[in-house]
Amino acid sequence: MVAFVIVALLLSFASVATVLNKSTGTTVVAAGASSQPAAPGIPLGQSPADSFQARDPNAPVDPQPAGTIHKVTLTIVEKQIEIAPGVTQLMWTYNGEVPGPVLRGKVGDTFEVTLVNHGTIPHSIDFHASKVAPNVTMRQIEPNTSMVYTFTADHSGIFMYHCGTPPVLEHIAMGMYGAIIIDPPNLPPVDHEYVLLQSELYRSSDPSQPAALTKMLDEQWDAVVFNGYPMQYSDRPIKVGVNQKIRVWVLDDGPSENSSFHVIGTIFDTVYKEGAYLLQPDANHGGGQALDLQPAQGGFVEFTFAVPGKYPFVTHKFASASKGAVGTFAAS
Ligand SMILES: [Cu+2]
Repeated sequence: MVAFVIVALLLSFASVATVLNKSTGTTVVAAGASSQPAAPGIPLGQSPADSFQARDPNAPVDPQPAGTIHKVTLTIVEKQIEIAPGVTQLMWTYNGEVPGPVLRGKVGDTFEVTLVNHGTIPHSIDFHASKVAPNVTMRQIEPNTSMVYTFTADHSGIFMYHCGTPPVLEHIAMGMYGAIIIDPPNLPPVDHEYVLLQSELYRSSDPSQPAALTKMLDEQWDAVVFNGYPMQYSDRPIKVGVNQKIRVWVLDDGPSENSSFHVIGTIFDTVYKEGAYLLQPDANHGGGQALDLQPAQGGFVEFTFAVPGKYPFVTHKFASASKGAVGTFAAS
């Protein structure tokens, strides 16, 4: 049995290595008719500059009691940002970053979100954690105007938020998405808690212009990423301790690709998906291997690492892992 597990692990690592080697220099361009010249694709397998700082994967902490009113301002900014090593292009953002900031609260909390549009076209926001009238609260706002979106969180989970301005596909693909975590009651503390948002990147043929909508409609993404940037946690591994309890919240922000979140070299002892526990430790010793998510679904998994080592995490849809949706936990 032990030998089998070792062989299986080696095969898993070999798979990742093969995928990463194959992906070096990969370019994926739009198929089908397009009014724009073919975009150059996103080269994978290159390291970012030494000055590159990976997006902080730590989940935000909410130390306040249930019933808190969270006042948040999200400012819409259309700007060029680095989306991959050597690739900078226009993105539409909340607060200048893709994904937008991760918000967190508890069941019973109220969120007063001031949305400010500093973009050049109408934008909006849709919180999946809210029950509101879309035509009222999720309405578009014109450039240089603002609105307040208020809701009380009655349900727990990790929920997507995104711009709902048509074409929604384009506004999400251009970067207007994020996550809000509403803790289930009595969520136990862990040693490390992270958030990984999976999404696709679509490269533009002109870095000052949006990527072609035809690419988005044809699902011709150039990269699939965690927290907005391909392979950033392969280049900047997430450091953890052996036998420490780790919780990872995962949300598939799409707009179109699914996710099968898997950590190579361990087994999930807890799986929470779409507001419910699918697995918790008990006498059956059940184990989970992947958290399956369609776009706009999310949850968390919990696990430990038994021995020191480097543990890749992937979407086990390896076509997407090979396009950037991989990272590494370094356990010591
Ligand atoms: Cu928008």
